[in-house]
This record gives sequence, C-alpha cells and structure tokens, in this order.
Amino acid sequence: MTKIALVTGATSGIGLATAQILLKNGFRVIVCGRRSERLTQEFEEFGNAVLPLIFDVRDKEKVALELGSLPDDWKDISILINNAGNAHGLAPIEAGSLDDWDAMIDINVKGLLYVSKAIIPGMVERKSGHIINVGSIAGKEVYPNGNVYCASKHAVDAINNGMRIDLNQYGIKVSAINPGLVETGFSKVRFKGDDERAASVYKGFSPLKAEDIAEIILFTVTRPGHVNVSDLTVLPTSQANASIVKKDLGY
Ligand code: 8X3
Repeated sequence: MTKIALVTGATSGIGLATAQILLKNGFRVIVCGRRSERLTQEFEEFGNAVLPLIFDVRDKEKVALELGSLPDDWKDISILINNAGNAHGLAPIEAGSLDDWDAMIDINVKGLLYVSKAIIPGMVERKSGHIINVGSIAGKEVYPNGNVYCASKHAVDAINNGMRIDLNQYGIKVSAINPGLVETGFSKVRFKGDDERAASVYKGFSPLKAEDIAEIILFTVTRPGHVNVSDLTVLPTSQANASIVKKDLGY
C-alpha cells in the first residue's frame, strides 16, 4: 500500500524539497503550509497524490480541526515530518524582541507539539509510524546572538528524544535531522527581508541545499523496519560547528 507522509512547512525550503522527493518516490503526501497559492502551484503536477492543507502551526484549534477531519483515505499517516520552523532575528539577549521570541517558541516548539498531538494517537493505535523532527545544529550548540532560536531548537532536540522514549513501546520510529547552514529563505526570514545580510551568510563557501536534506530524509524513511536513524547532524563540508565556517576552501 502507498505510504502517506505529512510534511509541515511544505511551501518552501527543506519542507518543499522533502515533499517533492517523497512524491517522486511514490509516497502520497499531505502538504501543510500557510500560503494556499504556493501549495497549489508547487504540487500541481502530482495530482491526487497530494492533499494540501492550509493552516498555521501556531493555530491550535485550526491544527486540531484540519488534522482531525482528514478524508478517510488520508487518515493513516505513516510518516510525520515536523519541518515548519523559523528563526526571527539574531540579536544579543539584551536587545532581543519579544515578538521574535514568541514567534520562534510558538512555531518551532508549540506548533510542532500541536501537529504531533493530532497525529501520534493514530500511530499508537496502529502500532507503527515514523516521526522526523527537523532540528538544527542550533539544537546541539548555542552560538552568539542565537539565544532564543537555539533554545527553541534545543527544545526540539529534547522533544525528539522524549518522543523516542515514550513511543518505543509501540514500535514507532523517531528521528532528528539537524542541519547546519542550508541556503533557503531561512536567513531572509531571520533578517526580515534584509536580503544583503541574508546572502552574506552563504557567501564564500558551498552551503547545503534543501535537496541535500530532503535526500537524507528520504533515506531515513526508507530504511528497513529494524533500522532507525535516531539523530543525525548534517553540515556543509566548510562548516565545523555552529560558529566555525571556513570560507576559502573552494567548496
Ligand atoms: C539553522 C542553522 O546555524 O543558522 O538552524 O542556526 S543555523
């Protein structure tokens, strides 16, 4: 039977690339995002292998409503990819904005929980499933000015480990994929449209592409039943850790 995956944040970046690679490899995919036109546009070619759902992961009621009223033939979700997440601002703690902090905690942490809460009971009932939490190197290390973003991704790391412990008895796989620098709209959002500052993050070396992470997610969800990639950090070759990037290696 064709497996069903659900991807949050599927309108761009890692979420879009992941949903597309899964569709190309025969999965049916529920693509979730805030921008209806983008979802329709990006996935048009995949016809009824795609179910677009429009919601903001911050909206607890809407998440529960949309995921609680799936059509019968879309209910048995095998793979949940908790990808939606953003950085807002990069500022020292004394200068951070409350709105930015709210956004990061509401999307990256609470949103991930709202979606998981709606999907996990079905997996428990079926005693099978696979949850992929897209974390970050920022969930493993704290870097200057990263404060609350790093805290939100450390929370994802803890939730990932907690899910794996609690869902172990049901045979549900839980995996964290933790990217370093990936060139997507991530920095544009972080720097609020300051495109020059965003572009400078990826200058002088070859950052990861969304497709690099999507391929690793595809690999992770296609391992045999007894294999779980529990926690994987993926960096561009030029990046040594959260703060050290060698810019003149030539790749
Ligand atoms: C994205 C990677 O290094 O900008 O989560 O925090 S980093």
